[in-house]
Amino acid sequence: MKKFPKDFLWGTATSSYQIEGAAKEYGKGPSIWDAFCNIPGRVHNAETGEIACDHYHRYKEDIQLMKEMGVKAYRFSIAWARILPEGKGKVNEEGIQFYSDLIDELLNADIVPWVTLYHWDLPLALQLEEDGWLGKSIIDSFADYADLCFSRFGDRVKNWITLNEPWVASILGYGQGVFAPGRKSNSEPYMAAHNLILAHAKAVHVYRESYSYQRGQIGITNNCDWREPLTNSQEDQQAAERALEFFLAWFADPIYKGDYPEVMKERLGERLPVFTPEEKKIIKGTSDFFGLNHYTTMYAAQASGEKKEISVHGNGGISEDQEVDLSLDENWDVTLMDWAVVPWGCKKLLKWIDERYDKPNIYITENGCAYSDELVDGKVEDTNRVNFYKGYLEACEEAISEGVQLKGYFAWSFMDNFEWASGYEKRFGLHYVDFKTLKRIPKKSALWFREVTAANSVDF
Ligand code: PNW
Repeated sequence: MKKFPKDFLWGTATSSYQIEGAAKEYGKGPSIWDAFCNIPGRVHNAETGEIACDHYHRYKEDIQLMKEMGVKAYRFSIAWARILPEGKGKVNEEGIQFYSDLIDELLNADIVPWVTLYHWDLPLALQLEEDGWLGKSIIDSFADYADLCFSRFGDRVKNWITLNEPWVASILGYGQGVFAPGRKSNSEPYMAAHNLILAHAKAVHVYRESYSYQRGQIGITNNCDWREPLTNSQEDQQAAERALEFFLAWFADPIYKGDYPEVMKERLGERLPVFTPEEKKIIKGTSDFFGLNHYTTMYAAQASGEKKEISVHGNGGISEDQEVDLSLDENWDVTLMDWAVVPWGCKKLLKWIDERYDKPNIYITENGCAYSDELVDGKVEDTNRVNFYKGYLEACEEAISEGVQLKGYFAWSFMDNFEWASGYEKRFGLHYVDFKTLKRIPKKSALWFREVTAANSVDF
């Protein structure tokens, strides 16, 4: 039985497009995900987020379920196009009211809101008219949107996350083209990432300069898998380190150290945009905490040179930039996403972050697993998910006891939802959603999570 620190923050997470529905209602403008879902072949079974979990109409019931789970915090995202239908300019007050009511309902339930400003649902107008994250004007548009959120919600919201997983937005959205806006390129990911970082930094400056009286904290959430050297050869060890630098340090180094990792500059040459000395200063120090989404682990080896198939969890179609071959151990269990369950990888990653970024306060803002859960006699016996959480929480506890400043953990996800290009088949939720009736049913894992939050400990 392992106790967690007394103020450890237990939470659960979702994102707007994956759960809200009401995609064309109440004044919301279209986002790049509304558009992407309508292109044939892009999303499993041609599914969309048009209705999703209908959270827009059922948020009160959802908050009640969260309360029953005993979570102290709830991480959700704001749909930019719901409050600014064209991405900028005219404000949709109905959208503001929705989030305002949601926040009030959470506070009434004693649940602390953690709000993500951007979880990939860019207003379509900004994509079509300003080239999305490839255009420079997005930096000011994002800062203005953030300003609007701080001014309307900041009296009650004290925990802000600017961007969710800029790596995914860049690599899957602009490299592999499997996520909106569906572009395939080996240079655009680096340009998009550059503007994402600058937009993040600008929003943080707006918050610190105009809203410090609100006394909140603001940061960014990056995602990273662990990369374990395939062998203990020096080459493979370097390959694993390089893979982590291309994955996480790409975003975290500018924010914690002021610039991209050397290895990326060396290997990418002109494809990697350059920060001016002024920009470096503006970016450095713009995260009050280290937000981390972590799902899996792969082996990394020096590339053999043979052309390999690119997996979604691979290098993102730009593997030649890294010269790393990724693989799985045949003994590892995998989830429905084909992501391997390797708790010790989580611990190693936490320690890597702790060392490289000088002991930041870390919040795991997502961790979880997809399985093909089935409802049998009104119950979902997702023992595999309980075991997943046990394993990863044990790894977290070990990291904490070895000095890592891990302050909180948000389970992904509160309920089954629209899993992007994979549609509704991949169920990540602690609550089962029957997508025909939209009824929510706590899975065994939700009941288990309740015991964990109540005891502040896990029985490993
Ligand atoms: C994250 N990858 O997405 C997102 O933040 C969530 O919205 C999503 O539902 C969850 O993880 C599960 O997928 C990711 O390919 C998507 O490495 C893809 C990757 C990583 C994270």
